[in-house]
Amino acid sequence: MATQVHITVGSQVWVEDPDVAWIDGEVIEVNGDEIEIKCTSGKSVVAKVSNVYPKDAEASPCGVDDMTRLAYLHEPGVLQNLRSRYDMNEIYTYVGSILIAVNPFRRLPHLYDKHMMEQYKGAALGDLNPHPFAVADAAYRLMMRDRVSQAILVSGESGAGKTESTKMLMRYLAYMGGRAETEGRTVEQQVLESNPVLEAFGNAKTVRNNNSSRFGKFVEIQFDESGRISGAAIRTYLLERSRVCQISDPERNYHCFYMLCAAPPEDIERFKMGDPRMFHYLNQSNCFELDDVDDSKEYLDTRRAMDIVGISPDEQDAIFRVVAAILHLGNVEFSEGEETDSSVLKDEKSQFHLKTAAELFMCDDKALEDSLCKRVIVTRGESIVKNLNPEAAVLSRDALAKIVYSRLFDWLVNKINCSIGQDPHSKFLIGVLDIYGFESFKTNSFEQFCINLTNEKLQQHFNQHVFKMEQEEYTKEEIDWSYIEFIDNQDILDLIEKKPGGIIALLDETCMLPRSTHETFAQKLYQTFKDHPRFSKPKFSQSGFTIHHYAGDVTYQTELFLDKNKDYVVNEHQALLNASECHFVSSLFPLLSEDSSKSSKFSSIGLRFKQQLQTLLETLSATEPHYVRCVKPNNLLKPAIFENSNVIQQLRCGGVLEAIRISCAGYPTRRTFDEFVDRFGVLAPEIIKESSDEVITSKRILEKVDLRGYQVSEAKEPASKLDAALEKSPLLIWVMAKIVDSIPELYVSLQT
Ligand code: AOV
Ligand code: MG
Repeated sequence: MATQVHITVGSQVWVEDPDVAWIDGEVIEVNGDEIEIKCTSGKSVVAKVSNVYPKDAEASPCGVDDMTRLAYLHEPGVLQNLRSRYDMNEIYTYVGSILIAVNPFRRLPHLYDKHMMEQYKGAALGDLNPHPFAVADAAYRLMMRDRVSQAILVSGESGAGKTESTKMLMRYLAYMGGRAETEGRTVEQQVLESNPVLEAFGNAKTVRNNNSSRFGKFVEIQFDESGRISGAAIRTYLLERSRVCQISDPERNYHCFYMLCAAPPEDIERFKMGDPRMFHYLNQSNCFELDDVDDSKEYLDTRRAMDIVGISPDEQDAIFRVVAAILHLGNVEFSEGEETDSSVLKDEKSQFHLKTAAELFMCDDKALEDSLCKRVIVTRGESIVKNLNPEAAVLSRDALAKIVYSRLFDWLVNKINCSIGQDPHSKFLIGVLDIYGFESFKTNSFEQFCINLTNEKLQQHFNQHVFKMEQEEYTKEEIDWSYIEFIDNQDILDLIEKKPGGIIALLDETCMLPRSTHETFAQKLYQTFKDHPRFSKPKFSQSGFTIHHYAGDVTYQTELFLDKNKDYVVNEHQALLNASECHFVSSLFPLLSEDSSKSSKFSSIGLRFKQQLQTLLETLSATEPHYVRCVKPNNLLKPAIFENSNVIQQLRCGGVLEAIRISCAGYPTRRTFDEFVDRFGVLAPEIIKESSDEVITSKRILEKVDLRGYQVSEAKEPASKLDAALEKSPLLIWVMAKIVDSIPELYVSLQT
């Protein structure tokens, strides 16, 4: 993004700094393309001209609420602006129509109350402070005006505030599309109450977020002709299953487990619960309680929310019985049996937990034990019973726990969708997407791979959209503009999902071959992609691979890729739970047709995920998108701490800097005529005196200072469709190419 700047001694500039990303200072010497800067921190540094950005000395200490209005649209300017706003609790800022939300890590209730919603209703985007309500309002009004579906895409890294922002957007849409004063369970109420239900079963404390969503979510709110909510559909993506059986300190398992442990005494007794510390699936970590969260209250709240979304008390009991059964199942341990490579229940305690689990599942305890310790293998029409050794029995136990939990979660989503109801006559909808952001950890497995694929897809969608909008705007303003270079990540998408030959296809092939291992998978990748510019083999690894994602390099460990990609239910587990006397449990495991029950049949999670994403993107491409980019200002999850480098990295990953880059490649600075005259009139006071017409005055100032590379908009219409919809006054935007950099007088006037 480096631009040629006009730097003289005395100029205020930004220069890169290893600690705080960017630091400001004053130029004290210019020596060819090297300059010396005295930084405000006191130290002096020497830097290349191309690494230095001009600082807008006139910038308001409060910042601007739309960053496209910054005199200089560059990284340090953007950062400084967000930071000074954050310091004043102004957590929302626009970049054009993109809303940036910096997590305050403190409750700001006044920002979201009913009164606030009333204010935003019908206000033009930009008239009030930036806010998710304003984005939702714009989406709603565009939908009503153009009769076109809308989508609001919320993204950001874990803990950045996506789920909170999504809830705000949904609340506003429910407010706009709701039926005031209606009694009982309204559609909009059900839509809102689906959040606590899904959070209870799909969220958990992680190191990054005490309430981390472990699934992706797309909520489609349907509207009728008159703009009232008439139905809704919730789609979820890839719940993290491994968490059910495996957690590491100081994380927690899914919230519902702890809630149940804190249920009222009669429920504790009914569900045979106890202290969370006694359950293996929970006590692998030392964290049982959360600050500011009362699990017993959460239990009651969840039950109440379940009432509202239409889950009957009987169904609720069955659900919690299954949750309890999973915990007891986790406490079943095995030891070597008499025959070699066989296993038996380890001790009385294990027998007790097995019996309890069977009671709760309402299935036969002997059958449960067999399904954990034995496998039936069918060869040439003959079936042989094979014993499992204790390690294999533990894996079998965990597989059962995971499949039950994931079926339970899917059941919840489906139930909520049925009970809210879909409106078959709905003409248009507003979709809200709350999905995991880009992830790069020390060890990255199949989940990160899928998550990052999602982000590549959304990034492509975002780039195309920003690019298109930019171009539309130029066309509207009758500005000549040809944009040639445009970074596209199609090559990464091909690498991952091309059929045949992409990584997912190779993974599926490997999964279907007998005797293949993660090593053979890795070798296949190395061979196939050795010359792919987006792929590399890490130096010291025999089974890892690195993808050069748009947001940075991520190295994936293939160890569990094969396992995690295979979606199958062990036949014994299927048969066991299908035979449960509890209708709810058996309905989670419906009988399979002869064909699909063959154990060799493999279904690929990767492939299904890819198809789900495809469908999502097709839905999105039929909508007018709006973007909310959430930013996490620090990793301590504490208020009032703003870490520059951290934030820059997120703006990069979220494509915010890319969007800025795209707009910088054209005419980055836009001024209305009166703004221009206000600011640059000093360059030609005599012209101001002569004419009161701002258009004429602006043009004459430009002629006088002999500026090049600018264009004056001749359009008489509002700049964009959005502005028009929001009844903004005609903007008569003034478009200039890097204006302040190209004329010394202007530059100097900005510095003084
Ligand atoms: P996420 O959805 O982006 O993470 P959340 O929306 O759960 O993140 O936000 C994390 C936490 O930050 C919340 O639990 C709140 O404590 C706080 N927070 C976020 N936004 C606000 C706000 N506007 N006002 C007050 N507090 C806020 V993840 O689901 O982990 O990717 O997977
Ligand atoms: Mg979330």
